[in-house]
Amino acid sequence: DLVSGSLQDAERRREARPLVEVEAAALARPAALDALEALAPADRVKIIAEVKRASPSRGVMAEIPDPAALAVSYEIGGASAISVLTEERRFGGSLADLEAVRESVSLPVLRKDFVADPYQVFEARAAGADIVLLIVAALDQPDLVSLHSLIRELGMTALIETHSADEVERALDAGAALLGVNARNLSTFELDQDLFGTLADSIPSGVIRVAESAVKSAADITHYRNAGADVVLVGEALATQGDPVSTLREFLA
Ligand code: IGP
Repeated sequence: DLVSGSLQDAERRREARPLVEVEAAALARPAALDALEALAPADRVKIIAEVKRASPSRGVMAEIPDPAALAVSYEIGGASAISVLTEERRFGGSLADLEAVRESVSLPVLRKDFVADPYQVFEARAAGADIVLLIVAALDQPDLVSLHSLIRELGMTALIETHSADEVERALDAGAALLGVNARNLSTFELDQDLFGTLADSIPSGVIRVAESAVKSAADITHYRNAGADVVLVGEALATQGDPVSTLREFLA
């Protein structure tokens, strides 16, 4: 499955670069950017724009020869943070993509991967990430809690992703400050754009509400906003666009 693939790849990297080295590199980085401030609820919806080359459900969807240039377009278009897929097998991403993006934008950068081991959290910080995705469905509660603590100890923010009422409760129990509802079921890949609205009321104010996936048009952004989203995370619709700056501006208009 998706998690074990990511973990095996992390094991392989660990053989080349042991934890002590990655830890030192993580601690040597300038402080992480404050994602809770960048994504704080405002009178306008905010967008996390994703660098996404491929996915298990769509296959290769976008040639992205220069992820840094794409991220710069996202910043110019008005994104509030950049998500970078670093999963290699199914999403065609890498930590090199994240580092390239980090060097070219001044927005918070999210490591989007199946993170289940502390090593991956140190790697994220070492590559310059400010935000790390934690998927509730992929973690037992003790791991969710301890990974979240580590992310905060390193000065970063966790985006805790859910797909059901039970998972929202677990995310809140784990202290989520930035809580995502993914419209896509990661086992069946089915989309439910109304799930966010169903779960939004159970997310207390003070927690930033992020609607993830299934945005094709500005109308979908409005749909999520009307359902209570502070932030919308958009991948495919931006990454496959010839003109991401204009698309983002339309989405934010
Ligand atoms: C973006 P979309 O439908 O705009 O391309 O979706 C993002 O939400 C999606 O990439 C995603 C994801 C994930 C990918 C959400 N959660 C977890 C990998 C792992």
